[in-house]
Amino acid sequence: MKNEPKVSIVMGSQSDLETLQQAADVLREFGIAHELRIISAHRTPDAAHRFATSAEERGVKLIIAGAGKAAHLAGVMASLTLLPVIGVPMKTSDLGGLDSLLSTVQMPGGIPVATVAIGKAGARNAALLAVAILAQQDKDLRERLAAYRAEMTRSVEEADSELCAKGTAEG
Ligand code: RP5
Repeated sequence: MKNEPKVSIVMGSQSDLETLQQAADVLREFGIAHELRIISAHRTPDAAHRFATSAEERGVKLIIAGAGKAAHLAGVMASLTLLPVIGVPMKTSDLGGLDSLLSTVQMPGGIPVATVAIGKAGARNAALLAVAILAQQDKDLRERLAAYRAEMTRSVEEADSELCAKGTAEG
């Protein structure tokens, strides 16, 4: 995006990109300038430090951090900035993402990470949570979020009407 990113989406590995792309897609839908970066708490710790400590002065308002397995990225980001950090636990091949979930959500008291669901649903929700936070200072964005919710409600009601019209009564 040409604009200064308001939301940074950072991930521990290129293998996380397919999942975190969901967050980027939601932010694009809402017209929120964002950036995607691959930075690892374990493999590139110096870059992680530089990134987190400079994010606020670059105009970033919020960080979404996705990582898997012994997932420290969101916690490390949160420890190095006063910006809110939303953690997205990656689904993993060994433990299904429970490993990522517990290592992201179980922050000791003092340094919070707002942790969402495992995998792609979590990535989408991380972006929607970012939208809700930014919407507190942006009336237009709040209206777009309300319209998004209304559309979701409408599509469920439509699916329900179609199901009822088919006649689902049994026996
Ligand atoms: C974490 O290790 C990454 O966030 C990724 O989810 C996981 C596995 O990384 P790769 O071995 O696929 O690069 O740091």
